[in-house]
Amino acid sequence: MSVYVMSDIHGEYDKYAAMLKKIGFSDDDMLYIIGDVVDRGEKPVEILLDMMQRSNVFPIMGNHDLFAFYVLSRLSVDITEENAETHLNAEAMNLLIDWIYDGGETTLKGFRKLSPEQRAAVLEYMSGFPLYDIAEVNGRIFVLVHAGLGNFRPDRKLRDYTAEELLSYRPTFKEKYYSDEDVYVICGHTPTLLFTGKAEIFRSGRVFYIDCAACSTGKLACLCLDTMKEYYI
Ligand SMILES: [Mn+2]
Repeated sequence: MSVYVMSDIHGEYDKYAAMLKKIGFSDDDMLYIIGDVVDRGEKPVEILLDMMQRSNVFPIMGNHDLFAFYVLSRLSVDITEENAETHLNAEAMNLLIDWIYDGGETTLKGFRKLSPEQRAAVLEYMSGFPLYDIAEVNGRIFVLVHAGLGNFRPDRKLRDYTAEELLSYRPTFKEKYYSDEDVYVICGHTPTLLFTGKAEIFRSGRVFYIDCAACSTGKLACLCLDTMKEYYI
């Protein structure tokens, strides 16, 4: 039994499927996906549908997932005379345009192909994505969060961070976070390529940055928390 982490799959279903094969992912293993499953790549909804079938895959919210969930929920309401003004107004249209410019088109396309029951199931699934999670492996504590810990203070409780601080924070890659030697932080969101020039997991002390730009010029990375071994597709 092993525990794995991936992030920022961004619609790259084929890379996701190839990675599950590469690590020999089985029903005894666990996989945390720390955000940004959707948008940009061609098959984001296929990834969500696959994740939903697996009770040993644990999603964590990314900024793209949250935005997609928000816009899709709003679009999925049946428009009636009573709610037309609140649901089909300029604000809703601007949100939709912002999302499309940010890569939402592939998610919208996949979502439209679903039956009404599947759409409801996908939205229900996404509504349950937590803003962070914690995994304990071999006596080590791993804080799993999409972007990092914005406005970090050692005494601040995880539940007191805002979605913005956890999902959209831009790290300097010099963050140290917790001084406890058993506490590690794993995050995605900011491609390591921007900092190191390489599509590889970047480690600074006990902080790991695992977004290796799967949907552009980089690779999909996967980190095994038991062995700290890195896998790439
Ligand atoms: Mn992100």
